[in-house]
Order: sequence, then structure tokens, then C-alpha cells
Amino acid sequence: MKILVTSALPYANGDIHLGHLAGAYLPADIYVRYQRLKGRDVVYICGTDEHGVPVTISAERQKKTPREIVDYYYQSIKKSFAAFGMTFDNFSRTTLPIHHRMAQEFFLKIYTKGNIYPQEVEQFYCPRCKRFLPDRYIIGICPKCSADGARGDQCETCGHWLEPSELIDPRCLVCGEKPQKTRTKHWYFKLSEFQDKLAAWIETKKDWKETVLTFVKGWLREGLEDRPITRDLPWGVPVPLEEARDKVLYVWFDAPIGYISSTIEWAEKRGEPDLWKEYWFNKDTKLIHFIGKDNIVFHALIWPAMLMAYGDYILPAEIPANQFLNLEGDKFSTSKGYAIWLPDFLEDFQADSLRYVLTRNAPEARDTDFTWRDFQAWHNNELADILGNFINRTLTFISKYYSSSVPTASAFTETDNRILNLLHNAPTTMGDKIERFEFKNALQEVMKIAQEANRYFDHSEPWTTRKTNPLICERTMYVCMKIVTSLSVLLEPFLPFTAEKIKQMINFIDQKWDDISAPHVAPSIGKPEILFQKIDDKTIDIQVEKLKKQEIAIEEFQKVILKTARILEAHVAEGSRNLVQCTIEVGDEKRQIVAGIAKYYKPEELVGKTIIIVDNLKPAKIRGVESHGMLLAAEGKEGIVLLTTDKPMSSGATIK
Ligand code: B3M
Ligand code: ZN
Repeated sequence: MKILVTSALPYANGDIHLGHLAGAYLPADIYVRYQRLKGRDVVYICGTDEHGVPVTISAERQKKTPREIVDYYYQSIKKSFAAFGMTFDNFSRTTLPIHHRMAQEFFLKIYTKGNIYPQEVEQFYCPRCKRFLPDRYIIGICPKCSADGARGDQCETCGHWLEPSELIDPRCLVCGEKPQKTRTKHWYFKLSEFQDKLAAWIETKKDWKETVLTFVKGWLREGLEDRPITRDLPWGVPVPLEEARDKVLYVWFDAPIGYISSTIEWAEKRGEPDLWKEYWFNKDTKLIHFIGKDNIVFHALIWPAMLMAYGDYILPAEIPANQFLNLEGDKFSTSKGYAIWLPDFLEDFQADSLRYVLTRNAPEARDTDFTWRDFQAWHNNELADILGNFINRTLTFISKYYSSSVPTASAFTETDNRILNLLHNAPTTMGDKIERFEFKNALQEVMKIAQEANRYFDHSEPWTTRKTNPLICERTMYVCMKIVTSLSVLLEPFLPFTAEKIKQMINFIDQKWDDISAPHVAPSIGKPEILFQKIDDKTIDIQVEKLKKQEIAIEEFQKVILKTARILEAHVAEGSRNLVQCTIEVGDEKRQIVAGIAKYYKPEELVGKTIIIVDNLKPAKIRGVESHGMLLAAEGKEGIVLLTTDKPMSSGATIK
């Protein structure tokens, strides 16, 4: 049987953060490493998703072209994945010609088979940017929770999926302009036609995660609707139809095809250009998509329907979607810049510490939370004090008292056999859990061995038997070396760098996963070194501080609309000593604002001044007085000084 594993293609619009790793990447790498240790035929495919609005928004934000953005982040993501120990067999990118060819061929075949049709639609257009606005380019007030800044596809505050037309007070994300509704044409995939086939297919997935099945069956119950799979965007895979000139494929139509094009690239790089067909057209291949829960709909419904429509290709066998990892109680967000980025993390800490903590606290069945304090505690109290401690005390003892030669023994006591039995069963107990994508439990198994090993060491007291009964001491150290040898293989899927260091130190004799139920111990060991240095509070305090002062992404700032205004009238608010009530002119509009500046400005001084206001603040009542907006002032040792313009300006001008 062949196993074809994929991880969701990360958008090349920013670096990888810990939330990505916990969702779609680390679990897949553990799974693939294990399958290789079992000697199985497994191929691990991934690459960057380089089209779509997330890329074009990042490009605008950074005043770069989409090409510059994807070229930079492809390299950065690939580099940080390698440093984190990800073992893709191929890491491609969807701007490659091979992918454009595959995506267009896929579209044409489905189109020719009659599963795609054109339809006139209304779409938002920005008269100032002179462009159609795809859903993420429109922001406004969420109709569900009234939060401002909801995107045209989803409100990040309440999670509600949206159509742009549902937004209240829609605005162009880039320039703040009120968009107009215009007519355009898009091509739709007949997803509704696959409702019954998908429902029947999902029924066969009895052992899928409950969280995935519940989500998918909910969508099926609502009834699948046809989906627009083209966009009016300058960046993407051109739609291969004459009448669809200037349109591109919707990124979520082309991206999953990236799994296929990346496999084709892999085969070509191996000099076996047709090898990819032995995976994608082979009914015996087990296709496994590792993703986060936000990608379930696309991977468990739309993508399988596309494969059904095309024909020939196998369908996903497993989609072990993880829930979300949160960060100090909040959601990770690339667009808001709230995250711990993998390249930054690896500057200060070992990859294996992160692999350990993200697996130990993996969001396999529910959302979990990453905190720096937990990270420090689990690194110090488990990796260093349990695993590192046992390895180090065993190797140091042998190095010191047996000049690095490993003692042997043949007869074992009941205590010895109890721990040897743990080793004997480990490949199966852990293997079963890994096959079921229960990586957290599998890791617990190997840490339990390390914990039991410490107890065995303490109970055996080799520092005493070395003098009182050398034969017993030799037997103890031999059993400990069996445990260390087993750990160096059992840990490999989870902590590959640590496993490699242990193998170096013990002159590891090559043996596969199942062999280590009765491990072969090398006759001598190398120089022991500490595997995990403890992390002190100061180091963690720095990280916690860094997170607090996280910069905001430009998108956040762009939601704030600043304008010039002129003060027409001002008086101290009734019953207050500090509040000034002003009537201001903002272009051809008049409104009232309130400001706590009575100590610094007499009302008569204010009349006629040009000030800067936040124009799109929700109205607020301050001491019972309505304020529609907020003026900007600087506060320093001089007290409060109003912001104004360098030269006389009309009111209502937008501040860029
Ligand atoms: N680029 C990543 C995301 O939605 C998206 C996955 C594509 S997998 C084909 O976070
Ligand atoms: Zn605009």
C-alpha cells in the first residue's frame, strides 16, 4: 500500500506561526516519520499557496508586487520548515508553470464535462481604486455581532461566514471608499450536483474525527450550493476560456490541485515523470490531508467533488483536521500580526522544545492554548527533568564508571522485566495511536517510559550496587542502555533532533521501529552532552513582553478613518470642569464631539481651529453627552496639544 500525505499549502503572504504548525504541519510530519520508520512507501507533499487575496493584500500592505511577496515568503517558509524538522518529499509553489497547467487542465476537463457554467452576478467595485473588490477587500459592520472590521467573507470577531452584500456600511479595505454594486460574470462549479455522491461517500468515513464529520454533515444538511470559481483579480491562474479573459481561478479552486502538481514535480525531480500516477490514480493509495479546521469544507466537500467531477483520481481516505491552537487566550492572526512566528522562535529556542510542547498540547479534539509559562514549565519539568535527566545520568554513569564501555547481562529480575516489557510493547502501543492520529497520546507513552526509567534507576541505586554488587550494577546499566536505545527510535517522529543527538552519543546500531521492542545496544558510547538546558524566567519574560507590544498589521490601522474637521462652536459641557462640547464641520456634515481638554483650551480659543478626528468611531455617550468621533491630541510634559494641519485645509479631507 502506498501512502500519500499532504499538509495544507500555506499562503505565501507571511511566515509560518505556531498555530499553523499545531494544525496541519507537525502532526503530518510525526505521522510520515513514523511510516518511514515502519519501512512503508510514503510520500509527503506540500508547497506554498501563492495566489489569492491574502497575497495581494499583503503586497499592498508592504508596497510590493505579489511576485515579490511570494518569492520572499516561499524561501522564508521553506527555510523555517526545514529548521523545524519538517521532512517533505517535495515543497512546491502554485505559481510554477506545472501548477498553472494542471489547474487549467483540471478546469477545462470539468468545464467540458458540463460541471461549470457562467452566471451574471452583482459585485462590489471601488470607484477610487478602480477595481472589483473580492470579499476580503470589503470591510464593514458585521450584521450578526455589529463588530466593525468584519471582512466580506467572514467576521473574525464572531466567526460568522458572510457575503459582502450582508455587511453594514461596507467600505473598501484599501482606501475606505464606499463601494458600488456592479455587474460582472463568473463561472460556477456545480457543487450541488455532487450532494448525494458526497453524502454517500462521507457515510463510508465511520472512523473520521467526530469534529470533522459533524462539520461536514452540517453543510450537507444545509444543502450544497454551486460555487463561483473565478475572480476579477490581476493575480492568479488565468481562466483558460476566451470569454473569461482577465479573470483568474478562485484560489481555493486551484490550491488543492497544487497537491497534484507538487507530486508531479516530485516525480520529475526523481527522473521518473510518471511516478506520480502510481499514487494519484492508484485505488490502493491512502491519501491523507492534514489541515486545520478552517479548511474542512474545502477538503472534505469541494475538493472531493472536484475530483469526482474530473474522474480517475483517488479521493481522500483521511482528513484528520485539528482544531485551533490559540495564543495566550487569543486567536493567532497573520493579518493582524498577532502570532509567534517560527523564524523568531527558532532564534531563541530549540525546535524540539516546540515540537514537544505543540504535540503535548495539540488541539486534536478541541482548541488549546499556547502560553509562554506552560512552554517553560513543560520544557523544564518534562523534557529536561525527565527525558534529558534519564539519558544524561545513564550515559554519564557508564562514561565515568565503565570508561564508556556498555556492561551486558543475561538474567533479569522481575523489576528489570517490568521495564523491558514496556519497551517490548512500545512500538505497538505507540504505533496504534499514531495510526489513529492520536499523537498527543503516543508522545505520552514514550514520556511514560522515560518516567518509569528514572524510577527504575532510582530504585536500582547503581551508585551503591557499583560497590556492593557490581554484577547487579552492570545489569542495571545494561537495562538502562536498552531503554536509551529504544528511546532514540521512539522519539524520532516527535523530537528528531534529540533522537539524532542520542543516536550519536550511543553509537546507535541501525534498527527499525519494530526492532526496538528488543533493542540492540552498541558495545560502547560516545561523550554524553546535556540535551535540554533549562529556560529561566527572564528569558520567558522577554517573550511575554514581546507579545504584548505586538505591532498591528496595516489592515488593522486601515480600518481607522481619520479626517480634518473645523470647530464651529465650543462650550464647557454642563456639570463638567474638563469636558468641552464642540460642534464641528466635517466636509458638508456637522456633528458633535466631546473632548477632555477644558484644562488646556478655553472654548473661545477653539472656534475656527482645524483639527484631526477619528471619523468612523462608533458614537459614544460621555457623561451623558453624545460624541460622534474623537479628536486627536498629543499628550506630553507640555500637557495636551491639539493635532492640526501644517497648512490651512478644508474640513472632511481624508488623512492617508
Ligand atoms: N492556503 C491555507 C489557509 O486557508 C490555504 C490552504 C490551501 S490547501 C490546498 O489557511
Ligand atoms: Zn478602494
